[in-house]
Amino acid sequence: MQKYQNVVNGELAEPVESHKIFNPANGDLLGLAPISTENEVEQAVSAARDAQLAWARRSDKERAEITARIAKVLEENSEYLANLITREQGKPLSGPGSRFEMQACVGWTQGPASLELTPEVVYEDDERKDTLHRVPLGVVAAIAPWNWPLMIAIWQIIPAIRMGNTVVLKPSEYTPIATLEMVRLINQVLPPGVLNTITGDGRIGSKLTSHPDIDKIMFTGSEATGRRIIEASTHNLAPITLELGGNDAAIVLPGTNAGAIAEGLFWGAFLNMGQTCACIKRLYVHEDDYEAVMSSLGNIASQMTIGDGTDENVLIGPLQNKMQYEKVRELVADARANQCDVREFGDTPDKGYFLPVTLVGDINDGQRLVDEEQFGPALPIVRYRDLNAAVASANRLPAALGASVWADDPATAAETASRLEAGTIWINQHGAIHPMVPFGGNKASGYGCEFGLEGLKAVTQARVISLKK
Ligand code: TXE
Repeated sequence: MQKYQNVVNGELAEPVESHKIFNPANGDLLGLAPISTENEVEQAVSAARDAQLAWARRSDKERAEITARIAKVLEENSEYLANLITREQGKPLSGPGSRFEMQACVGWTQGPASLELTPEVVYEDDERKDTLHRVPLGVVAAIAPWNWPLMIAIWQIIPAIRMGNTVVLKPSEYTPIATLEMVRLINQVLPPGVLNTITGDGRIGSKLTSHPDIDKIMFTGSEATGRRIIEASTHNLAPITLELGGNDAAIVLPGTNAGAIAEGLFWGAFLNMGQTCACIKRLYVHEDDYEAVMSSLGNIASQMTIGDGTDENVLIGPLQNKMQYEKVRELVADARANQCDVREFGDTPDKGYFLPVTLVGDINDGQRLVDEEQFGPALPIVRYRDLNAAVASANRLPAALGASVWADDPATAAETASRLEAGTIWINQHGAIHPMVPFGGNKASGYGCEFGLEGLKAVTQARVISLKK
């Protein structure tokens, strides 16, 4: 059986303990993933610490070149890694699945490689000149989730490395294997110690985030864990980038052509079987357009093939793990018990964590499927009569990662967009993130920005050189 290993100080570490990783599509054993000991956390942090100064002293140009080489490594190995992602995480190879995830890994590596944070003269007069420099923070702890395991790890590690930090990455205990393989490959072009991994669950994660030698924490995951990480950071005062998922609302303005927007709405909600932080998780539709939107979405849903994502025809895979599978089933059962209109599409295989594509109508604010983050393929569609009430509905929950407005006329949509509370408000698209465009949550969806120049700033600290003339 294939055994996967952590990388510490540029070398593969022989695991003391391991656990089995299974394919969520069929229950097949995929391989053994290591579980780090506390001592191994120490080793990884100290390898990162030892490597950091020399890495930071390299020229900015050199780090940009090495980052560009990482993009090449990802590109060359993308088919191998995409196959591993599909077998470990579940998302299909085809469509917006694991090949798409690998393209994103390449794009989000090329982005930071092409950007530069130049020193900024913030004040100058006859007597003084003050220049703000952006210097690395030191050792970054990166804690990644299981939904887009490689892409989100790349979001965390690449800006950090690009700016002269070193990293200890902990993938989710549900999806460590493909990430460990990616890190092993990336290490071929990095000096030892710049990018290290540890593995295990939250107990090992908290050893890392509370470690006194950590200078920055990058976290994507649940709100509850986010709060624990804030507490852990009292041990090291590390600044944190927190991306805590969302419960994104989409509003379809009255009179919008349902057929024209249906595909965008569908993938906005069902990307990665809904297991995406910025997916549409609540859809608000004017009562006059409700049936048209329902049936347009139903038409698309009925064309989806659900199954093992290694089959090129499959566009909808299993949920990643039992916890998530049970959670979505429970929320749909609650909607059914409350007489909602539950419409299910697609044949699901007998084995694996498969759920049908599910549209849930006749549902209202206050019901669990609307108010709780389902993180799965069940979309509640809420009717509204008054647009102001729909805006109030969209803004009423603490989660505020993304939102979207859909309309035939984007100018009309812009006015509604300006009243929505979220880190990003999309118009006629949803979840359309880009390596050059800052992304982050408002309210309970977290704080700090990723991507673009803002993302690079977030893994640096300001240092002012103040000159007396
Ligand atoms: O998340 P956790 P889980 C949401 C989604 C899902 C729920 C729970 O609704 O149903 O969160 O998922 C590590 N110190 N999202 O349990 O626990 C953990 O090992 C340090 C939305 O998987 O937040 C993993 O690596 N680390 C989200 C990572 O945190 C700790 C993506 C995320 O796990 C830790 C995933 C601790 N005390 C789930 N406890 C999004 N924003 O997209 C756990 N971890």
